[in-house]
Amino acid sequence: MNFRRIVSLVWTLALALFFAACGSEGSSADGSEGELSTDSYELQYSLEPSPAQVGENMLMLSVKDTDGEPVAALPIRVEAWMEAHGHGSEATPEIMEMSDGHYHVENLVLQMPGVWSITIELGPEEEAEAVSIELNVE
Ligand SMILES: [Cu+2]
Repeated sequence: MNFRRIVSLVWTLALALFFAACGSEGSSADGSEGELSTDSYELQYSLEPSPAQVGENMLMLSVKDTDGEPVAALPIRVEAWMEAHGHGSEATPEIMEMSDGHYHVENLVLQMPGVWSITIELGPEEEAEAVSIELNVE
């Protein structure tokens, strides 16, 4: 096997791994809106703009309990992570409650194109329930 052939094989493998890792958990094709649930919460989310862009984005969250009642005053933490490069966002997201159970995550900065994973932790830290959203930012 010559060197060129090995290089070509490595590329084929790398591409196969890349596509295998690219799943979307959102209900829309680009992952920019959807519904997720944990043991205690039902979460609806959408992004603005949609699909997400390089730079600043806003994530809107609507949180209900398993009885369908809005969950007010819930501690929420959001972290953006780019697994392919091993780095996070260059900014810190700010979470604001706009009305009972309706939260805006502002200053969600995705500073480069690629696949980002947005982890949302719901509830006090010691009993947090986490979900994550995969976004392919172009
Ligand atoms: Cu990166």
